[in-house]
Amino acid sequence: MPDFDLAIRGGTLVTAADTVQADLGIRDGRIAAIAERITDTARTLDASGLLVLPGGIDSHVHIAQAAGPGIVMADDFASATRAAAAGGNTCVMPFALQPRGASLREATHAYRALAEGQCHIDVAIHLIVSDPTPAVLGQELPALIAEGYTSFKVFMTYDDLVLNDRQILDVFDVARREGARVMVHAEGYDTIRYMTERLERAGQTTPYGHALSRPELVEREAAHRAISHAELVDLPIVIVHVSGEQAMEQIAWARARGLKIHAETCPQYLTLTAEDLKGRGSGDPMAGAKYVCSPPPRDTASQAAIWRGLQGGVFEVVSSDHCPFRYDDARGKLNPRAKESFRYVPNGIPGIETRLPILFSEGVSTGRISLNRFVELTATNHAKLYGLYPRKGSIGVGFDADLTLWDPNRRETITQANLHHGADYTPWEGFAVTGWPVMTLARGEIVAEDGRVVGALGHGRVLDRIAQAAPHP
Ligand code: DUC
Ligand code: ZN
Ligand code: ZN
Repeated sequence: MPDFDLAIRGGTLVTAADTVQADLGIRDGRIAAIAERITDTARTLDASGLLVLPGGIDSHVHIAQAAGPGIVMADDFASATRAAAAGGNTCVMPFALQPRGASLREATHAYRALAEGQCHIDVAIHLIVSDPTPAVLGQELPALIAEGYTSFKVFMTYDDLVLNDRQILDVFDVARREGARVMVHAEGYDTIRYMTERLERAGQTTPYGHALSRPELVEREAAHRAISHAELVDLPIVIVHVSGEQAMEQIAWARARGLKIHAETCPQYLTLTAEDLKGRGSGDPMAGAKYVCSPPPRDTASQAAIWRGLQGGVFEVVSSDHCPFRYDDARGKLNPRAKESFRYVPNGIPGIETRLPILFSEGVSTGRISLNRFVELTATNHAKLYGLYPRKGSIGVGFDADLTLWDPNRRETITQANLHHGADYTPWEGFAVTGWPVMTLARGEIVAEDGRVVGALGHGRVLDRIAQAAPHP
């Protein structure tokens, strides 16, 4: 009997630390050997000329999440994980959302049931806490963290999700005690409401108004408030989907004070601007709805600032914040009320399949970031932040054989016709990239090959994680 089920031979292995020429031996879905040459194997994949990367981990995606009356998210677990696999990912992390007035535990278990058996790649589930009642804080949340749901998101905006400052402090307190990781959506509820009402009164109701209603200071103020709460409770937090320099300055300021503030950004803040919300030369202002996400994309100066943050270390992770709605659909972006005001356009854009090619092309192919930094930003740090390391996130003996074979020279043009998500558009239609995932292996099985998803539905598992004790003050 051969030593290995599969050998990947002749490729260039890349981790966050090293780039080496070596063969990989895979046994029982895990990496069992790294050597100059591996021969005693049942099957061989020739990776000459290709990079062998840890499979992408996208730690911030929304799948089959409730999105308000009459609105439906465009992806279920099957379509989202299919698209993720085609885009070079081997693990994604969606959110189980607690509806106000409902049990967090019931919502989480119902959400997990949607995922079981319906995934092409592994998923690990975060929670969204929208109603921190005494029962949630005292029993449900600690029990769920102990069960393996060790991270959750809180929102500082949205009518149905916003927590006030006291609630945020109480939730942070539970996270600190139970060893959970908290992600913060940092945009201020009242400032957005104030701006939205003024814009509507002035007749600025098209999707572009969304960008005007959330200027950068909205994000900066909330980031500062979240950081202050985190300092008081002595809790490391992750500020997610950072869009511009003002929030970055808050994060840098906090770190200079010795606080553990982590930061995430997304491809939309590197490649889109608020101008896109005007409809991109289509002549139809409603076409701007395709780019409505929160925080909104800013301007080219902000894009440059985000690149500096990726080069200099402000950001530890790049996620997609995949939050897909169909555009031409009464239950999506163009729902009946969307014309009334931008406030009724669902917030979010699809990006689960395009995150890696866009960051590789704009980052690595242009020389802005190194290959190793790319791996760190797209896989390793996600695993470390959210308790999946050292099971996932790197290439080493004992890690899951979650791998992406990457052609660094392949040129492609992103187009909806070739994508696998449930949305009917991509914000990056016509975007040219250099560098492309040509094969994705999840726990040693080929799940996607050259744009085709070949893995079985149900190969992906729902992963549990172990809480990480917070350091003492
Ligand atoms: N926040 C997200 O993280 N995703 C989509 C919408 C939002 O506001
Ligand atoms: Zn958010
Ligand atoms: Zn999100």
